[in-house]
Amino acid sequence: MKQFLYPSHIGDLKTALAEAFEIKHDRYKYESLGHHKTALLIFFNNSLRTRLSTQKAALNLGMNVIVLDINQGAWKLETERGVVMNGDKSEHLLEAVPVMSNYCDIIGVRTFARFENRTDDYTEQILRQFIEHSGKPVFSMESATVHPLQAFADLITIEEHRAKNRRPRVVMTWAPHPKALPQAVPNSFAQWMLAADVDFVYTCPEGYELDPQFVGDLKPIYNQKEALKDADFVYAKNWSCPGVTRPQEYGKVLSTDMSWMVDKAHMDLTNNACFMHCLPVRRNMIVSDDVIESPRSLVIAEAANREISATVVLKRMIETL
Ligand code: AN0
Ligand code: CP
Repeated sequence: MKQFLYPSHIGDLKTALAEAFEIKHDRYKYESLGHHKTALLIFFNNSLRTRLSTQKAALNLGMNVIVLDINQGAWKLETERGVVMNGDKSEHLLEAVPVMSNYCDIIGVRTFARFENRTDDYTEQILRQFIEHSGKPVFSMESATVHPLQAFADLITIEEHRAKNRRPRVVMTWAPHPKALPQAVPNSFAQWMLAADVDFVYTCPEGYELDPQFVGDLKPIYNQKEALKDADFVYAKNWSCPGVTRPQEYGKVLSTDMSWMVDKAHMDLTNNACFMHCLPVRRNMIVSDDVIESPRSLVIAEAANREISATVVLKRMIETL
């Protein structure tokens, strides 16, 4: 596997899930595979889970790991070609990427949407430069439009908790948040769920419709309570305006309607659903204390499965070096 952004990059999801459970059962099964191979994990943005779980995954495979926080100790990087670099940025990505690639075999990049230019974000401008100029396999650790390691971990978690005798109904709901957040998590979750063996719908206020690149022709259900009916899994997430139906408002907060927060009354509408969120989560904005603390909450299990999804992805990448 040379790049990892979309479910298509990992191929058949049943096979990927089987590999995930094999690794979960014995996470050191491939501990010699990564001997003398180095993973470089580059962070342009903050992280707790991705940082730790991806390092752990690399260690499971016997790899060496280097972690770089671009904004803490490295030179500030210019990412636009053609600019006169007379500002605060000392180095261009076009030199930095080939330099960094000398020191590693596989590169992971975290680079959030910047909300300055929708086209730049939706063409994955930064991640693409790593893919084009590093000559190494590159995986997204949440980039401008996708968070595939999270979606894969969420799929593993759903597979572990679903009733085996029927397709689960998975409902992703928008929930309020004070700041503008990326669409990467909902884009990937929707894309992976639509590729998986589940029934998937999503619900959001008007203006928050996701890009057809990720949801095809699936339209949201605007009535949240209606959407939650019979849900087996409720996946909460805030995202900012994707700019599909309202291009001028791309990356903006359109609603702070607290009636969308997932609380017990919302969960009572479901089929005794499990609650999911990728974390970090703002309590009593996105979800009430009692729901996130309930025995039906899977948030810690999802985070634990990040080690497993990252181990599968790094393994696949080592195998094609
Ligand atoms: C990020 C987001 O919503 O994309 C990371 C989630 C994994 N969340 C925040 O910035 C709070
Ligand atoms: N869920 C997730 O990716 O968390 P971090 O931002 O802490 O890595």
